[in-house]
Amino acid sequence: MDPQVTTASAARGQGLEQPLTAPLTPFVDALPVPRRLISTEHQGQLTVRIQSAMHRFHRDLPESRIWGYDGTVPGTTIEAERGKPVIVEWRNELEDLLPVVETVAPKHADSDGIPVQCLPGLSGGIPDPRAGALSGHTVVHLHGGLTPASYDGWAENLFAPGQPAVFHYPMNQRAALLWYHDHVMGATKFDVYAGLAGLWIIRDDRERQLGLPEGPPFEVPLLIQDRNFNLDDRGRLTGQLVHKTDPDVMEAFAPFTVVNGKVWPILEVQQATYRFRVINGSNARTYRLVLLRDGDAELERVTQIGTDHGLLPTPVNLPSDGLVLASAERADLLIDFSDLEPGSELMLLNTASAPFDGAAFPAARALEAANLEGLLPFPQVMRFRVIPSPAAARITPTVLASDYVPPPLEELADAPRRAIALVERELEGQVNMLTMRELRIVGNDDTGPLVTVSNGERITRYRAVAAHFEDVTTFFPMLGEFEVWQLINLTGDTHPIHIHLDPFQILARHPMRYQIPDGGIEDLDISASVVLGRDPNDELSHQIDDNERGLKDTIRVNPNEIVEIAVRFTTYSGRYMYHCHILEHEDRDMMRPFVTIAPELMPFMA
Ligand SMILES: [Cu+2]
Repeated sequence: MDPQVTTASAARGQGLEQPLTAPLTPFVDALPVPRRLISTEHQGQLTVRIQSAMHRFHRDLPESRIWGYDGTVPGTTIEAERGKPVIVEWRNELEDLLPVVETVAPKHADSDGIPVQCLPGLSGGIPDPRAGALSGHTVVHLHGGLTPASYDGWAENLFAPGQPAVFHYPMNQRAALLWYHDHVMGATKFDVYAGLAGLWIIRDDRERQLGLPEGPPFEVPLLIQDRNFNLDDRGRLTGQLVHKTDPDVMEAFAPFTVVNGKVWPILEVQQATYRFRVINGSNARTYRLVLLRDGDAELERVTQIGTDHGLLPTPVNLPSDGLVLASAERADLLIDFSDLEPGSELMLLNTASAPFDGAAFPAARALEAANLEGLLPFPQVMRFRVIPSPAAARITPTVLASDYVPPPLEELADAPRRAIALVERELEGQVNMLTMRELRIVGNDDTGPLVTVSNGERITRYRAVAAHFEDVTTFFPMLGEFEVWQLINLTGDTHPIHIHLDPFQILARHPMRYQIPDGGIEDLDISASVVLGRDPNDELSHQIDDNERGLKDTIRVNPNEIVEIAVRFTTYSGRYMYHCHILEHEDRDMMRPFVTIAPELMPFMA
């Protein structure tokens, strides 16, 4: 088959029209399901080999060199039981150099005005020799894991090729979809892009009581990522992974959507209800997923039952525009195909342009989502095709989780409060620097560079006391105590902020407007005036979606808003990290440490 077939013609059944010709035929590769490793079948003792290997991302692509857990993309899915510890020997067998070509294209758009990140190849960029020289130093973080600090994957404690690493995971936590991935300081964006990501599912009795599908065929994980590939001198795709940025956009937004390691795959489904464990594992791209049949959005066919840390209290409908998932966010979905004729086809589509800033896009217009300026040349994600099958009962749980409630307001009234400003600093001739400025309240006599937050008559004055990862640690939360963290977004983009260790709950999204004077952003200091209340020109809703009212470990902080969360660290004392989960931000330098401390040790802290 001619690989140059256009996406428009291949998707005609869906009425999808594209401004660009897709260089790969969509919906020809079957959706792969990653190999499962059931921990209890191995007495909780697992070995995962971190290997260089070859992987085919699409039928019409040559094989790509990758780094993968057990040599696969995605890695093996590890399945654990709540309360049964898992010990993993992470065996680093990476023997070759980074299998990703890193480049900064010299211009944002090509001579036809097409942004280069919508196109394959290097777009005139040269391969960065420093990235090409990266050897296989790695460290594994289990995202969402309640893990002792020694095994949490501190970004500076790396395992060299050949060096043993045995990590203990207690698994004293509720059922949820987690994922494990590389977390190397400054190079996570390359290592995850190279393939170092895998899923990790925790099971428990509550989910089994509800009769939710477990394992194939009716439970299917969907790891969604974007990837780009190089071109040879005749303009043909080579399969070589390319991480490309440009002078205007510091994040890599790749044109091809990959699900479980295949570009635009297809899944044959029976006439039944399926459970999809969806996770955005992209470096930077946010997706807003819409399910279409015959060109029409059918969001009511989808019920969300879980989020980052497992089941929601009750099932919820998707937001009316579609399911938004920023990097590292998860959704546990039930999709009902039981009423559909064999041969019916549905398409999952992404309507979020990039970089994502929270802007709305109606689901009814999903077919018009292709947007070159928004670095979204090909909105399609995957296709479902219904096949004949025995009639299956529909699953309709009405009550899900009963083991948590919103944090009690009286406990929060006296809780320690921490304020963090998200700040982008433009640098001449260099990639911008993003930081999380930890703020400390100062008195009226402090005349230095200040962040003031005005809420009506009340003005709180802050001073930045830490910005970069290596600055002094200022957060020492006490185990067992609720804290309220405020994330103040002083940038134009949405940042998914991830806190390691325990999950948290969102309390509020406060609309606000702010001003930063010229020269107000220095290396550590920042001057800004923040005023609570919506700017008249602000079109974002700033609402909390129903699917965000669960236990989260990653929360989107949109422009012009302050997100307030309640977090309580419970079990483990130690040094952990919190960071933006846009990997290009995390690597430059949107990550900070915090240290959890048992209360009885607090009096001895100097
Ligand atoms: Cu960010």
